[in-house]
Amino acid sequence: MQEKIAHLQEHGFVVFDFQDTSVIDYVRMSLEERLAQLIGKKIPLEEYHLSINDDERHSELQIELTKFYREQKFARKIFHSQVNFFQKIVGLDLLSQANPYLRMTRPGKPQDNIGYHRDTFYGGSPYELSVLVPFVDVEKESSLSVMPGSHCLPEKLFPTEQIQNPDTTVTKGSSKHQLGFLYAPKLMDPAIEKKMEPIALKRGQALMFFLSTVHGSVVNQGQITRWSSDMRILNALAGVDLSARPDYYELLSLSPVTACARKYYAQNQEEIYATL
Ligand SMILES: O=C(O)CCC(=O)C(=O)O
Ligand SMILES: [Fe+2]
Repeated sequence: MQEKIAHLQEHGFVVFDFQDTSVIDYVRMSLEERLAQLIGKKIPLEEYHLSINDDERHSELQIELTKFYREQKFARKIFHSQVNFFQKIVGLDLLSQANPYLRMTRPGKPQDNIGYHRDTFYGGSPYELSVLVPFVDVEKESSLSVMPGSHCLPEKLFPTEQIQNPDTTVTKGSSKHQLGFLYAPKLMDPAIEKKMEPIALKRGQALMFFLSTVHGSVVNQGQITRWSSDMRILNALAGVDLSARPDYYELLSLSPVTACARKYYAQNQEEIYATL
């Protein structure tokens, strides 16, 4: 455990194993079954791109499967299965993203990716972490990359150019925006490519990184569709201003003292501490 924490602190990311992979296996199986209902045949998630080439059909399926993933509260189940691990790193009082993303990234399709970025470009804070959980084995060619050691670097080292997404279906509040695509992406200098490190992951593992760590993918150069969820986690007492995104997080866990303090406030009909 200490090793994992030291790695995260030094490099801004860490790969870890789920002790109990049954939830991940269950989510994978459920996604495969839902996909089969939608397309009328059962296929392994890895081979999705062999059946779905058309971008419009792909977006429709991603919208439906994301809806399913969120309704079933799969991300919460995944976080709960190892909550003690996250508590050791982030703290006992935890918020988790209410509507996490489900990514389906086909080989050779740059339009399925959001490129390299720091989520601090888009209002994320360095207190927040992304936990990327794959539902397939992901080799380096198909994986997300990170820039090791970038998490504490100043923003001025990473100038960006803001553009309109060439995909005109991605507008503010559109379905694709809600899937995690950016309507006004901020492009980083392509020269950072040489500092990016692809992170291979097996199913049952996850990649955790700070929102201030440079990360992302430009194109899946492998042979399989990458299916993953990136789910954010934040210490509820970190003091991050969430007023612009009041529904972004939900409560995952409370420390014994915070739980009692909340009860006290409820008894006294006072406002519950703002961030909870
Ligand atoms: O999985 C991806 O393609 C992007 C993930 C990401 O940008 C994040 O977790 O913040
Ligand atoms: Fe991101």
